[in-house]
Amino acid sequence: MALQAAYSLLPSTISIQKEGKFNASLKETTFTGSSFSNHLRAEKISTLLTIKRRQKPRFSTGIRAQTVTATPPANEASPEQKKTERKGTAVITGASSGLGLATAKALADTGKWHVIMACRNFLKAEKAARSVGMSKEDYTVMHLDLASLESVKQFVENFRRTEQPLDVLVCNAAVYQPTAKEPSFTAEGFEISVGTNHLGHFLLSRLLLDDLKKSDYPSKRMIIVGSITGNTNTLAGNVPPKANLGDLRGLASGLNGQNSSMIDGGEFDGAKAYKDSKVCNMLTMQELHRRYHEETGVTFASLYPGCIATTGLFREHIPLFRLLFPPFQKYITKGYVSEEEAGKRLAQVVSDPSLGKSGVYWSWNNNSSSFENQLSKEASDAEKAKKLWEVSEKLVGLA
Ligand code: NDP
Ligand code: PMR
Repeated sequence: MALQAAYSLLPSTISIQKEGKFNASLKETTFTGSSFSNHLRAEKISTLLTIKRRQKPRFSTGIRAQTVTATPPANEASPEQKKTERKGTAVITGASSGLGLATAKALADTGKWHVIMACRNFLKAEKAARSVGMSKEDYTVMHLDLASLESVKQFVENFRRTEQPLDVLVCNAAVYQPTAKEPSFTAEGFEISVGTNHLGHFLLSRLLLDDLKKSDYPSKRMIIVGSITGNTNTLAGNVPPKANLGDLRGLASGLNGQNSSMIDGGEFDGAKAYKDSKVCNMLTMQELHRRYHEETGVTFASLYPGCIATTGLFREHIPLFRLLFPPFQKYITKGYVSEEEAGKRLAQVVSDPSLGKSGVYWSWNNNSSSFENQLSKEASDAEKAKKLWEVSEKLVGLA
């Protein structure tokens, strides 16, 4: 009864016929403020890290070396040490909760990774890391607000000052505003879901690609978290409002609410904006792969980690939804996955040698084995990916 009531708030319903048609997809289980204080913090972190490095080089024998490429980072260890193994450094955006935190924890637990928690709320991220038992030497919290392109650039500068290598970048942070009646906007005036989830990450990934290229780590990876709900070749992706970027006219006109705040130029819809942003994430990953994989050796990947129905992503949804969504996903769709399990999945995409193929959208079966999943027609449209790339470049000031 109550479940029915919650879902009666849905814009429309799914037909039995559709459910039958997309039945196969059911198997697919599936940090505040910046500038001054942040600058000081970054300086302090940088100094601390420099001192720490002098005392104890950040190389250990924990990781099996595969291949070693050139361009070692400055002030690092001797050539012999480089050929052995060191801890990997992974930047994870939005690691203060949910999937990002669980992934940071899973990586830290291996003893083979140092995680840079790139978060908009410094204190929240620190507390979160401590609450899951991460030990201090396994992580660094650095400020990043993806809803500000200036903050993205500042983050990249601050990261470079730490003189750590960059081995893996995980674009994980996201906002979801399903109940918003009016759009809200990022610092530069882009609708906030696409502005944060796509444009912020687009600039970050483009800037940090140079740093990834310099890494001598055996397997360098860039991962952008996607989702089933952006893929209209699945049942979940057919729950209205459906993702659709159209001809990108809204994005091209600035996504600033003057013409439209939606990529396709339509009326604002917070849930659709999120799903559209996920399509952008998946298209961006493939375009990165096409443009840079061969030249750089970087592995580009996306994934759907499963339905992590308990995370903060649904904080703006109505209370009844938040109550019923986890049992609905656990017992009805069977798409539910715990934060811990989802974190292990993403950690696999970060570090498992068997998931080193580039250009893949990973998903997991009910028995938690990974497979290369099919993206929807729109989410795999190479021409749209190219156009999205070019329009996004202009919006973030790269072109
Ligand atoms: P959470 O809300 O728990 O985590 C989102 C993270 O993003 C938080 O750490 C949040 O920070 C951060 N964030 C939000 N806005 C910004 C910003 N402007 N700058 C920097 N960080 C920001 O949600 P999930 O863990 O569920 O989501 C993580 C990823 O997983 C997302 O990409 C989502 O699309 C994807 N995903 C989630 C699914 C699910 O079922 N939950 C399913 C499929 C994909 P803060 O803590 O300060 O709010
Ligand atoms: Mg969905 C196989 C069925 C399946 C799966 C795996 C998901 C995942 N969902 C499924 C089915 C359905 N959902 C059905 C049949 C309904 C209608 C009753 C339904 C509804 C629904 C809502 C209202 N589902 C949702 C919402 C949200 O607000 C979530 C969302 O779309 O956020 C963008 C959501 C989700 N369902 C999922 C997943 C993973 C989500 C979280 C979205 C994401 O991160 O992409």
